[in-house]
Amino acid sequence: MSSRRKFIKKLGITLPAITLLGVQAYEVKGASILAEKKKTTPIKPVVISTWKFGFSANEKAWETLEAGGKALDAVESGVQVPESDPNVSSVGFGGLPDRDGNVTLDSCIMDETGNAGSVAFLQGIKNPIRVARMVMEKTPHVMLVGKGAQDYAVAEGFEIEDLLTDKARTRWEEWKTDANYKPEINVEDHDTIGMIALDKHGNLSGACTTSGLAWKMHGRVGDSAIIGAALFVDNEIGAATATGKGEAVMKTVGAFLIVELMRQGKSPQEACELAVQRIIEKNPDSKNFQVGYLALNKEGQTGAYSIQKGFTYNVFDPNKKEQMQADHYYETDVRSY
Ligand code: SD4
Repeated sequence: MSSRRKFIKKLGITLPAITLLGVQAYEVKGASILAEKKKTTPIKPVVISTWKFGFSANEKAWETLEAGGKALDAVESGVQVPESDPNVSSVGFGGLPDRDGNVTLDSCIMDETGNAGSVAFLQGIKNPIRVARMVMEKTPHVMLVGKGAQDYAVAEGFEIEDLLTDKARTRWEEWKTDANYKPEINVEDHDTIGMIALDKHGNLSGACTTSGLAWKMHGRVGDSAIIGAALFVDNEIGAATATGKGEAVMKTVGAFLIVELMRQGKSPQEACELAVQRIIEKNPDSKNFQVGYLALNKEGQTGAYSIQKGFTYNVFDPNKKEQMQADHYYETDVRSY
């Protein structure tokens, strides 16, 4: 059976329904777009994050959650672990640069009240998620970019640092020798941290932060700075985050789509699968890149799904602290995007 047929069978939906591709086509029951409130006891606290390095980020976030702290504080402190780690080559300090050798960072954060903040194309600041939170809490805006974001960070007391480590510089120099200065989509080891948490008070928040695609064009901004694309939180419903080829996530407004599907009654798992399906339907070249989604609903249920094999994620709740492999659409072993 083809992957597509298997996928459709798994979701229990009909081919005409999938072809319509409208949200309403997925067995939305009755006229109401609001999901029936489930009467289960919520699992909480819960924190989930992307990729292997997310495990230590979860450990950090868990300290806050277990102590009864806020989901917002948990995700902000959690994602700073890979941001500050020079050995993580895809987030913050130590991130691989653009094709001109500049490390440029994208981050966003969203809280339980629907407030959001983000920075994009930010250079020289090791923990961009902290700046994103300040944009959210201290300015009347949602997003600051480039020099303006850097000036704002400096005014708030951040130091400008050189984020290009010797290791990242060496890899860039190696890349330059035969890359013909072409931005590359098929690049390995370039993973964003997306994290979402539900705290003991039943509130949801999320954060997402990255140095973006390696060898990208100077000035390129990915999904990780875009509220609705790589991150969306609706405290009534749930939250979602994304990793992978940001262009594909932005063009389908992935995280927002997942939250809206959950609003219509889909489980986090079903919602992630439908959002991946949307990308596959819209991108004839979807075999050549990776996107992975994570979702968490108000009940503490989680979901994860990716286009390709190899999307690792982490789930911490009162019963487990686990690193897991997401189900995926294609059986091919292409860990690239
Ligand atoms: C981007 N979404 O800049 C990021 C890269 C990423 O896993 O998530 N990689 O497009």
